[in-house]
Amino acid sequence: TLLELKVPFARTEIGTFFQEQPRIGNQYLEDAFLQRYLKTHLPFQVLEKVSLDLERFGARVAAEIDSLGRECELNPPALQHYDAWGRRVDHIVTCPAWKRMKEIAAEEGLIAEAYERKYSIWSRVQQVAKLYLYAPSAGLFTCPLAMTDGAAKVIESLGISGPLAKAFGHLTSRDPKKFWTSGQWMTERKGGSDVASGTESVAREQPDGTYCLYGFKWFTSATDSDMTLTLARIMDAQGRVEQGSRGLSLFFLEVRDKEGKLNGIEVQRLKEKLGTRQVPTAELLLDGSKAHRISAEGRGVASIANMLTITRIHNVISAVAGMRRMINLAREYASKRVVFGKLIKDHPLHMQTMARLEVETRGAFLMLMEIARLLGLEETKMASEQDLHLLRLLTPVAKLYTGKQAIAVISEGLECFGGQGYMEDTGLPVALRDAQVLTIWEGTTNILSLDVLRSLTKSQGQVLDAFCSGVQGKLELASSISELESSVQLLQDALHRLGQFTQRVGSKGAVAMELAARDFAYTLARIYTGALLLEHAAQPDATSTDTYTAQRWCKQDLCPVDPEEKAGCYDDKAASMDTYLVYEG
Ligand code: UCC
Ligand code: FAD
Repeated sequence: TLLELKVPFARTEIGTFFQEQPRIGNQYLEDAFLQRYLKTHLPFQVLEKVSLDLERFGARVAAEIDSLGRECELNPPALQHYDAWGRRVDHIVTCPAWKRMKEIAAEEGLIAEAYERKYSIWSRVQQVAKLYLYAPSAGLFTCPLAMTDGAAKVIESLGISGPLAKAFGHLTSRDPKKFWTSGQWMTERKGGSDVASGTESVAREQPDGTYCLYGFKWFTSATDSDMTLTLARIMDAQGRVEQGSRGLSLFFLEVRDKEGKLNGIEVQRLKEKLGTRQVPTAELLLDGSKAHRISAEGRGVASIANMLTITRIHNVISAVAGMRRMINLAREYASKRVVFGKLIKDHPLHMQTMARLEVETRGAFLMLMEIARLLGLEETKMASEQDLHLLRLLTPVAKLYTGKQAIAVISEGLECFGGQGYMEDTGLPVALRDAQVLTIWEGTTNILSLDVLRSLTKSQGQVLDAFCSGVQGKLELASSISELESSVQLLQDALHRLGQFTQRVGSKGAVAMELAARDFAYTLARIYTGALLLEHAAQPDATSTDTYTAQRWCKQDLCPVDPEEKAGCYDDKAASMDTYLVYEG
């Protein structure tokens, strides 16, 4: 009878099928491309040590760090303005997992290893590879680490002496009790891109040569940090300051004194953010904060540029690592989820979708490693003039390009999980929310496109020459391999069109170049990444997937900048029509 029939869903039964969830394994062992890169580039003795460490760390990420990162997301920081007795304390309360992240970062030497230089020119490659395994599990502790690395770099470049010697020791310590993190307080209400006009903070010199800072910092991330670097204008005895970039100097300050009291700082509020919720980002009033000037007067922007370089490289690490993690999870899922009678991985259209993501990610990965390699050369004084030019140029190019790639790849990656990709309790959507910031902080896409132009103008063409010969050098090996020939040709054509563009549009002046800046930066990114993929595919250890990746990359539009200016996108008329189009009605 109907009553005796066993139905799968009833008041006490919720069905028998439960989808197995995707899990992360050892991210080093699962990343054949990373392993191949290291094998190709690192000297054997270095490779042995580095790969052992990465394998051990890869296991620690999966077993310990990943769940701490998730806890940081679930227990975001809070601001306690007053203590129980009504005293203003402005205490930023962070969860135990966030504090544990700081200890782990020290134990693992995530900053220290870049400054110990145990592996000489390869120390940065090693550090970056480790951070790449770590970033998607780190609960955004990568944010304070990026700024810590940037601050250490600034101090090293200015000279490790005076109050900075103590700070440098803390920033690069492996001892969790000694390890400090740093902030980077640049943005004020009037401007985060236009720092030169936006900075209203002032500094008053004290009789002992230190300064007191007064101002309002509109975005300060990881505000629980121990110290910060920040910009302000020195006020003379008459209360006058110099406006513009040349009025800005760089200051170092400790956030709290020995008793733990804030150094003339009021925390106005914590920001309510789309993502990066694990990190406290505060608005701060500086009301007499004691600080040391660490740049020459008026050299604030130029001096903090070293920090920008490092934090922008960390941005690239997060972008590439975020893409890799999403793909790894999606491919794991595709081998568990059955639809239309077979695993998703057996549906060719799904595999095509994922292969496209894989090509983007491999290209971005090689760009990241190239920059790490160049930085390692620079820091051990082994860099040629060409290496230095390339490092200057490729840093903004990679930051702006991989930021955009990360959003697109991670968004598509979420779709690979169907509806589950949209569910917060899977822990997946956080990746997209956190990726969205990668194109905003540390310079927006347009600001970095203009920075690319700045690097060209400042070097009077040498940076562009370095780019072209860098690309040609990478193509040498690939040109003699028949399977890669047509891809090399496509890349050569793109390089030729880029040359035509710089001659034609470059001579039209600043407005045309400004309008072309984004397309131009994308062109540099696509051509250089193509060259890296071809170089990689031409190595003796390369596999058929390396060849296929390079071929796929080179089939896209490698030169989005319009060499003939046929569409007239970059002239004055286009500029006024763009405005008309946007504001019509
Ligand atoms: O967003 C932030 C923190 C977020 C949290 C941490 C994230 C960590 C990474 C992710 C991991 C998960 S902190 C705020 C970041 N803010 C920015 O990025 C500012 C964006 N705006 C710019 O980048 C602008 O281009 C400015 C502010 C740098 C432009 O300033 P000016 O004053 O208009 O620029 P000038 O006058 O052209 O440059 C002044 C000097 C020049 O040197 P000299 O005087 O010797 O000719 C420039 O060549 O600074 C030099 N300079 C540079 N040098 C400017 N930019 C650079 C550069 N990128 N590299 C080397
Ligand atoms: P604006 O400069 O007002 O830019 C608005 C738009 O105008 C952007 O699209 C920009 O690309 C465009 N634009 C501006 N100038 C030009 C131009 N010349 N040509 C073409 N387009 C242009 N800052 C810190 O100093 N420290 C921090 O710790 C910090 N943490 C942050 C954390 C988060 C989560 C976020 C979102 C931001 C953080 N920032 C921090 C601030 C960040 O660096 C700035 O928001 C960013 O640099 C942009 O500045 P802005 O917000 O003033 O935008």
